Amino acid sequence: MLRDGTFIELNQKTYPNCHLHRSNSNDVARTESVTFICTRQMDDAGPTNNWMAPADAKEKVRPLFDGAMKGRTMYVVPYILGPASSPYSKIGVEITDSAYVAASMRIMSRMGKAALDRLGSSDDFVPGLHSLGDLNPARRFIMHFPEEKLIWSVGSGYGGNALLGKKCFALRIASWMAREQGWMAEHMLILGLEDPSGKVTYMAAAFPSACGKTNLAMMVSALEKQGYRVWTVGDDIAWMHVGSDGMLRAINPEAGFFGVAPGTNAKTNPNVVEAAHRNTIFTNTAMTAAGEPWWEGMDGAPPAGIIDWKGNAWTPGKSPAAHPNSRYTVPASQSPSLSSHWEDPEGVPISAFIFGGRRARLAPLVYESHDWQHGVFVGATMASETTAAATGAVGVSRRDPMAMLPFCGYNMADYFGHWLAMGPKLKNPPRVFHVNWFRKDADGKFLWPGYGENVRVLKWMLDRIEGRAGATETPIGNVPSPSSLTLDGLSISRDTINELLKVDSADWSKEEQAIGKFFEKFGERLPPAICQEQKALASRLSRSAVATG
Ligand code: SAT
Ligand code: MN
Repeated sequence: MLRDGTFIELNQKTYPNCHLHRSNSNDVARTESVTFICTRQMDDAGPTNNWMAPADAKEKVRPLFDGAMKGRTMYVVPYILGPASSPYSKIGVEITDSAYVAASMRIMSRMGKAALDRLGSSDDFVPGLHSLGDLNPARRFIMHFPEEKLIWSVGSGYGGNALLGKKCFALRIASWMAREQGWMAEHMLILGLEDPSGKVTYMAAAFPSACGKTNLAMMVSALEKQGYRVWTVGDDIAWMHVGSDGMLRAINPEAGFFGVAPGTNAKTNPNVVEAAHRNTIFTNTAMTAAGEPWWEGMDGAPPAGIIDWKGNAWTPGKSPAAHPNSRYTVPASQSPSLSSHWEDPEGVPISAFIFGGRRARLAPLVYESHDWQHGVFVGATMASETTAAATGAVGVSRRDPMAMLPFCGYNMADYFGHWLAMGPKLKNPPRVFHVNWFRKDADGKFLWPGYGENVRVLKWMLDRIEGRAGATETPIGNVPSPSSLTLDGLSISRDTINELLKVDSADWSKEEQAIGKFFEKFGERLPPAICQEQKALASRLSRSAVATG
């Protein structure tokens, strides 16, 4: 890769075994418009997925593979998703003509001999065929055949389009398998919150791509002196089964972090800054004259002589030096925050689910749902302002149920039904919360400091789980009572806290109508329990409007 320019060597003194990769400039993010779920029945893919009949999809895409690998090296990449010894792990084999993809899969999964040893003579694996093709966006297709557990991807070398173990298998194909087999494959980080007694409570959180999942999962707690620490189990995907103890048990199918570089620094994610100093692949970041990776939002002023993500000399002030969706690919084992339980074969027990997104105006800092069914409704009605992780306009609000809109491999109405059915199977279903770190004041400034201070919100959740913290009822759920958030050591005014926790019934009534519009597209297939929850919300909102006049 060094010889043919696929990799650029970074400074081997300060960044040993680190390399920079520049992808084609038309190929820098997932492409949802050319991602298809290919089921025999269109309704099984549902209204939120692009659909093609399997036979048509193969006829369309097969010619793009013809001769595509000629003159290239073909890599056969066997990999395990999940800890090598976990009963919940699964095997995939990706065939690819991209050395960069093979090298990235080596970081992101348990790849090679471990996978072949586990597979033995079994044919129980998910095959994935990948070729860069000619990198022409008009001939780019990411095809999923969930009925036969097969993936075809051509024309892209980037991230979730090309590392087929990630979104294609671990979410789209796995979500289909999970419904068939009674478990859950979710777009969630997994973290453990340690309290002063040393007890660790595990939580899983779903936010859309590039909304800070990695930073939250690897957070250095602002309450560390008081004995609260955060341990990382995973930063992007959780596979969860009903354990023999009746708890929901989560494993992280991945072995590395494919995180957004811009904005990463010693304040926002000190653990990953430390981790990504060795054995790391950087993709589409800028580079300094000293051969170190660089991106917007790094500590300190930009040094002179920066080469931008396309390989040109960079002039500050014009366009960004690093692509907004540039990434680091780092082995999980290098994070100082890694939980000692991250490879437990049975997984870690999940006590809370956290949903969230970017909402500049509407959603309070945190609220708690009433029960499992209401919690599923809260997840199903999630929305967020879009980011650079996918191609398309940035900053537009879109509905993104459970942060799975681009990743659910089947009809989302059935997916809500599957969620509803999981609760009663659990002895102790996780409590369900919703957070919004991104609320802004009238001047467009963030109200909450975020990052390490988010532990204060996690602590409130823990206190709720343990029955210690007070809450105030609102039409959408319970927000912290004024004294129940631990705010010592943080300079934030009472007014700002009130602003952060405010639930505006008029705004939420508009939201309730938008939710209704979104649900219409599922027609008859939408589970009745979801409609019930929407009606209940509407009536709580109108009662509160009457009460407040
Ligand atoms: O490009 S990926 O799909 O792997 C990353 C993301 O969108 O979260
Ligand atoms: Mn993701």
